[in-house]
This record gives sequence, C-alpha cells and structure tokens, in this order.
Amino acid sequence: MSARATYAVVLTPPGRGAVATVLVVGPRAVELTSQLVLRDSSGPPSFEPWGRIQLGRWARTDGEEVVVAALDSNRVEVHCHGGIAASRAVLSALVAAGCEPIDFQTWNSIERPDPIERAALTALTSATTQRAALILLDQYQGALARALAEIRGLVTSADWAATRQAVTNLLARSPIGSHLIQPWRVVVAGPPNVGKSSLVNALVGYQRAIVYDAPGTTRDTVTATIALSGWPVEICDTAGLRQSSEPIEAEGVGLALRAAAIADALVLVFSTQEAWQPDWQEFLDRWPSAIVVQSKCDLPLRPDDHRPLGIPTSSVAGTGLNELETAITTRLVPQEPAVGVAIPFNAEQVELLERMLSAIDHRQADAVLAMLVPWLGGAALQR
Ligand SMILES: Nc1nc2c(ncn2[C@@H]2O[C@H](COP(=O)(O)OP(=O)(O)OP(=O)(O)O)[C@@H](O)[C@H]2O)c(=O)[nH]1
Ligand SMILES: [Mg+2]
Repeated sequence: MSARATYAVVLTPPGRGAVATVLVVGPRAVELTSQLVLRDSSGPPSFEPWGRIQLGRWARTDGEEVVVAALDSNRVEVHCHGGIAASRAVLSALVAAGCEPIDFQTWNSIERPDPIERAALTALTSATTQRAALILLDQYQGALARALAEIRGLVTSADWAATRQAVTNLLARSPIGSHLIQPWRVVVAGPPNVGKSSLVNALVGYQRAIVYDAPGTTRDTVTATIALSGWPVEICDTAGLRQSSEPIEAEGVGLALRAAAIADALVLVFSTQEAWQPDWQEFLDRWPSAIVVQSKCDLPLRPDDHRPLGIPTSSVAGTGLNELETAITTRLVPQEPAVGVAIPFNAEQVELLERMLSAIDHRQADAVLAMLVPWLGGAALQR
C-alpha cells in the first residue's frame, strides 16, 4: 500500500446484514467522501469533530441514504444499505472519484499483522451463530494469544509437565474451534419408514424432507444447516437402510452408509410401532456409539423384550426433541467451554500446537520458543 493513495474497502461480508460499511482510508478520505455525500439542506457534510455521525444521500446513486462518519482525517466510514448492490455502487463512485479499491482480506492483513487477531476477524465474518461469534470474539480479544504467552512462560521456567498440560488442554478444545464456521455433521439414519425425515423436519423447523407413509421415500441424502444449542450443525436425512434391488434406492442406501461413516454424531432411529427386527440389532452393533431414538411415541408402544433403550420422540407431538438436541450437543461438545477460554480455531493453530507438543516431549525449549515467536507480540495480547 502506498502512503499517498486513498483506499476504499467494503468491510462487511457480502449478502448479509441490514447495513454495509465502506471504509475510505488515506490522505484524501475526507475530501473525496465530502464530494459524494449530499445533505438535504445544509450542503456537504462537515466531518469535524471526528467521530460525528451524519445522515446524508449518496450523490451518484438515486439518493441512497447513507450514514457517514470520519474517524480522523484519514478515515471515513460510509454506512449504506446491506446487500451487494448498494455497497458496490458506493465503492464504484469512490473509485471513480480517485480511490483505489482493495478487498477485505488485503485490508485485514495490512491492518492486523497479528495472525490470531487477523484470522479471528476473518472467521467472524462467516460465523452463523451467536455462540460461534462470541467464541471467535474471545480469541480476537486475546484469549488464545494469552494462553500461548502463558505457555511461553512455562517453557522459560522449564515446567515441562505444566507446559504439556497447557498445550494438551488447548488441543482438546480444537474440535470446537474447527466447527465454529464449518458445521458439525449430524446424520440421521435407520430402517425405512421409522420417521427419520419427520424427525429431521421437526429439528429443522420446516418441511425440509419429504415425509410419506411408504417405506423407501427418501432416496438421496438431504441436508439442512441449523443451530443446535448455539452450535452450527449440518443435519443430514438419509434413505432407510435395507437391501434393495431397486438401483436408485440402493444408491441412496450407499450414500446413507457413507454419510454415517463420516458423521460427527449419528442418530439411529427405530419405530416403536414395529416389532424389533434382527437386522436392527446389526445397526446397533455396527454403530455402538450412535444416539438411539425410539420414534412415534405418541402412539401406543409395541412391547418388545429386545427393544433397546433410546430417546422416545414424537415428531407429531414434538416430544423428546429437547432431549435429542441435548444428547446430540453433548456428543459433539462433551465439555462446554467456559466463557473467555482459549480455543484454537484453525488448522494452522492446531498444527503449531502439535509441533509444540512434539518439541515439548523432546524437551526442546529453544524450538518451542522459536515456534511461538510469530504468534506473540501482536495486538491481541494487549487487549
Ligand atoms: N404418529 C406418528 N407418525 C409419524 C411420526 N413420525 C413419522 N410418522 C409417520 O411415519 C411415516 C413415515 O415417516 P417418514 O418421516 O417419511 O419416515 P422415514 O424414516 O423418513 O421413511 P423413509 O424415507 O422411507 O426411510 C409417515 O406416514 C409419517 O407421517 C411420529 O412421530 N408419530
Ligand atoms: Mg425419509
């Protein structure tokens, strides 16, 4: 970036939110923005004192309402309507007036040399639940940087047991961190016609999958992304598991098995309305850690000595859904992280911790300290 140029960057992620923000930064920020903002009666805006918020209209569009504020003589924020079109129009007018456009990633890496802070801010723009956003905000505000600084202190004092424990604790939380943006995968499987699609629809809150009283209704895997107890989850409905000579159904069963094999949590659904079948037992043997659901519990239970315990649910009456949600989230996140705790949230951080662990096991203090250098000393520690 040149110190003489004036840049314009859209700070808000595309397509989300009611408001979009364009930042103009550089020596001509105030001058260029002033030319483009009309105020109803009193002429161009007067930005001083810095931070003053003003309502105006964007001159190059059809009177798009904007809110403008100069943070200092080099930085002006233009807030316009959300979505892509308004921010793009504001940006192109600024470029036509003499600004150089830069993208958010470039801006973020210049503005935030601290790698944790930069990665947290980038991840925050994609967070889909409040819980994920709050955890990322904790890391942005220094939780992970402080934990790494503590580890540095432990290494310096050669407290190897405590060092190892601290790194292991961080690594144990990394599955949470890696599922703040990328949702957990929860697969709902089981025999045909037991109510899998109905259960998925009940959890999702709308008719995502087709429900029908003939077995073999669902053929493809059908997914929906939801929040379960604040965690982002992709829930996947699957074809009923049975031997089928019908090629499309057989393909669906193959997809279901593959989805079950890579699930973070598997929900096996059985129906209280059918006698317990020998091949149902095979499912339990195949997936012993699956969460078992006994569905259609609004109807009288069909007594059966072989029937295993499970969460009784009714998609019709809404029964058991909270218990199922708790069982799924306890499986995904067995230990709730405390507020403000350090959580590594990307592959690069996990790789650093794994390399550190190996160096710790070889008592290589200098190597561990060298690994930490690029991660410490940034702004996140001061927050
Ligand atoms: N009474 C009652 N009926 C249910 C419940 N859940 C599902 N059903 C009925 O059971 C039948 C099958 O439901 P689905 O949700 O399509 O079952 P599925 O397991 O997805 O079936 P496949 O896709 O064919 O494997 C439908 O007639 C549903 O209305 C329930 O909780 N209570
Ligand atoms: Mg179905």
